[in-house]
Amino acid sequence: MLTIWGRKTSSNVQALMWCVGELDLPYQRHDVGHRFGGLDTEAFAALNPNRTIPVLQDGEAAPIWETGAILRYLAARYGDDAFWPADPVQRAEIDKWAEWAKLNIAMGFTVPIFWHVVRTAPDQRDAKAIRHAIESLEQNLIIAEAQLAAQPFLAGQTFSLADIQLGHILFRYYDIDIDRRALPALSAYYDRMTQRPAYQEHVMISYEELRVV
Ligand SMILES: N[C@@H](CCC(=O)N[C@@H](CS)C(=O)NCC(=O)O)C(=O)O
Repeated sequence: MLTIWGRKTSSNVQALMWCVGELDLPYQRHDVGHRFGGLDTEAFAALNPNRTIPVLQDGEAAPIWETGAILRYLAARYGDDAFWPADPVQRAEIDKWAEWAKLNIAMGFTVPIFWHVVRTAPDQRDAKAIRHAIESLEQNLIIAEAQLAAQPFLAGQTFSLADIQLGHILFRYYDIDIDRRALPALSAYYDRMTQRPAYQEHVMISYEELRVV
């Protein structure tokens, strides 16, 4: 049984939960972070000295933090060979896109765009900085667009860990009130992700409780 710490409105928790859902793993999740608090306790620091979510514990094994590390653990332990190949060369094809999506899409969107559009009071928003962040993100989304124009999934012909790292951001990217560049292959890919039950359950979640008005 997996034990997970983290509120379901956290984008990193969403990536983890989507992965857990795709792999159909049993879990227990504890709501901590943001309005639930709980990150400042000694008990939580013993799980993760960074006091961030998510944290995952698989049975009695040591707790794992850092979403990328958690996802790779789940993929290696429970994923099939399409999701996370055993062969290092094939795995690197997926890993490079998963890492790319985490560093460029997730980190290029969540704080520079989502926080500034949703988690910042309207009178504090810097429209120029937001536009600059969107244009910078778009330079990377254009790279994803080229991939997805040529194949159905980010790293190839089948759903893999790379899609978790890209796809979990797209619900918020397409939902928030911003101007978006037309990227038809990415948009069609997002539509396909929204058909997946685990995506609907764990990613397509209201973020209204995070909004600063
Ligand atoms: N690099 C870490 C970042 C973790 C992180 O910043 N998590 C956020 C939520 S997405 C957090 O702990 N926020 C504090 C809170 O929810 O109270 C990872 O990828 O797991």
